[in-house]
Amino acid sequence: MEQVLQQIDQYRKEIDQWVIASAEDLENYRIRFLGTKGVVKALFGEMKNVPVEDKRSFGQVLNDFKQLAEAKYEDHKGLTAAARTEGPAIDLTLPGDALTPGTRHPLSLVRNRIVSIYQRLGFAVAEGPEIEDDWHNFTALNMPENHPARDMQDTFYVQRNPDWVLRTHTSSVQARVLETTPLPVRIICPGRVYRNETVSARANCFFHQVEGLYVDKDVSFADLKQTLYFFVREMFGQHTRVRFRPSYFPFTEPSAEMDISCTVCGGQGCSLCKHTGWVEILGCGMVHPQLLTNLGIDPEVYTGFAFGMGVERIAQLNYRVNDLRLYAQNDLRFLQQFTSGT
Ligand code: 2NL
Repeated sequence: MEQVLQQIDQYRKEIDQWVIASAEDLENYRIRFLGTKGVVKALFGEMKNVPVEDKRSFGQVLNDFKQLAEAKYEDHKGLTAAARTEGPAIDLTLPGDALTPGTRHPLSLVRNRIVSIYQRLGFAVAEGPEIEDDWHNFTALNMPENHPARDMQDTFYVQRNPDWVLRTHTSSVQARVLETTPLPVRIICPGRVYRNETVSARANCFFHQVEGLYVDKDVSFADLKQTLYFFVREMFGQHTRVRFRPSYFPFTEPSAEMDISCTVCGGQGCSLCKHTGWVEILGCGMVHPQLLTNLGIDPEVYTGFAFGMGVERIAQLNYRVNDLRLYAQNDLRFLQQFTSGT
């Protein structure tokens, strides 16, 4: 026993002094200590000669030794692999890999332009959750259960809780702000919204909206028209004309849809405007008194206007993308075509 322990000490020194400077050195080391006829294997063979009462402590010594032998091997494996490639492993004088800056998503570009125009008019940006409760998405907005308008905005319900829906418009954010913020309120709400639609080139099950809301004393339809007129001229050019057509939304009364003179033909008639000279860009109206009442605001004291537009629709006037689904497919060949600004 004593003899074997001395022998092991010798081997430790040998390992310590063994120089590994090449793949060949490493292989010789492996054969001497770790191979099937190597030192470690042979030492384990000694176990059978050790008296029973010493087996435990001898086993410990053997394991420590085996670990030492293996550690040196592992330490040098990487080094010799690098040495085989001749010269230093990495050339520190090479220039780094170029990082190509990304491009902003086309819908972000359009949304940012819309948002910054309204910010200049004093509108603040408000955001809220995409998973909404029934109250903020429908009921508070004058669309109680069984209201026929709910049909037009069929949405996705959350199975775990039937009170939760994917929001169908960002009006739900506006409802939240009206509940919690002292008046006057002047906000725009950009964000993703969901509708239960059959997906095609012209419809997707989600899209992006910017909605606006202004509630104060003495807000009039004239204020709405001028606000939207300012927006249109900033967004599409100073010569753009607008027209309002009566419409219906459950949360506004009266309601209107706004058209602008066609940005492609200037009103002469072309394929974009289907030869009418006009293209529809948003819906708007005066906030319904029932909605104000629902949110604890006295409609005899306060009035407001609201509007909503689809970002994809506005983007379409600039980019003429022929399949809406491209916006959500993350194909770089599509995305890299939009490189401008902010
Ligand atoms: C559209 C039309 C619209 C609104 C959204 C709104 C929000 C509140 C109160 C009243 Cl909190 N109205 N939003 C009003 C009219 C139209 O959106 O076509 N959007 C894509």
